[in-house]
Amino acid sequence: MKRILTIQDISCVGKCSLTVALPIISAFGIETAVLPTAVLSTHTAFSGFTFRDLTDDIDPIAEHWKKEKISFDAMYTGYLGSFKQLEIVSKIFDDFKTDNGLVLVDPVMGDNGKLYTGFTQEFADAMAKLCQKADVIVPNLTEASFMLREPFVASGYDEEYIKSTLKKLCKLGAKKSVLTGVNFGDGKLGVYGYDSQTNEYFSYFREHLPKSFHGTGDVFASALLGGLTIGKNLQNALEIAVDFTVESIAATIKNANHNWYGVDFESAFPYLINRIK
Ligand code: PXL
Repeated sequence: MKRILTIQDISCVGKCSLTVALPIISAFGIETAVLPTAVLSTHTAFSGFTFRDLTDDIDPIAEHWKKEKISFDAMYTGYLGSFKQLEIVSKIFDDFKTDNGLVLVDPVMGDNGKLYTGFTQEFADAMAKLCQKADVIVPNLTEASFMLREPFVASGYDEEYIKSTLKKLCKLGAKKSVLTGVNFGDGKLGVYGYDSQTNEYFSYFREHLPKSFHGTGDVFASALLGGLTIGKNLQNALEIAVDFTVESIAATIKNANHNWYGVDFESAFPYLINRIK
């Protein structure tokens, strides 16, 4: 069985980061090891959340794994909370990277043109450095604009703009870049990818649903890595991940009692399992 390591926070309530990555990657039939970077009572869109930083525990955990000769077929980082964590994670990539191992960095930092609480431009610069070590990065347009130090363009852009942004993202050092939340104003929303090694572009769009929810980036990234790890090519893995995310959002909208803070990806598992079997 393939084994993935995912490094991100536990937001106890909020349907994001580890509470999303663990079930979704497991659903692909992949063993999912976790390295929690912090424990929050909720994600940061709630007010008054608690935050227990686990930075000091990360090195001893990694050292133990080294002694046990534990290895991973892929490593995946999401929300990281401090400069020190970026440094430690960068070292973990070096220490645990194998010849065929895949490193996916989701530079979780913001959305809709704004950084989440606690992040700064300097953090985005440091995250851009971590992206050098990634095989695949999956920023949204907000995260891309901060990492490239370019103005955020909310709408009205064209395909050439997206393609040149993807090339610039790969120049940060990642082999493949995928931009999420791409919208050419035609009622569709999707993702656009670029492989700098083959000079190929990839894209996949679905109908733009009327509501957006927290945590969909984590749902998408987890499903993308699941698909890549079970051997799907980038185009197929993007399609599976987008479709699963859309199914999750549609299930949430259909549930009249849905919460405001995350998507009902759990309701879309039958779809996912059927899709990948
Ligand atoms: O979904 C990304 C995410 C992960 N972890 C924490 C967050 C967020 C988004 O706000 O606050 C703690």
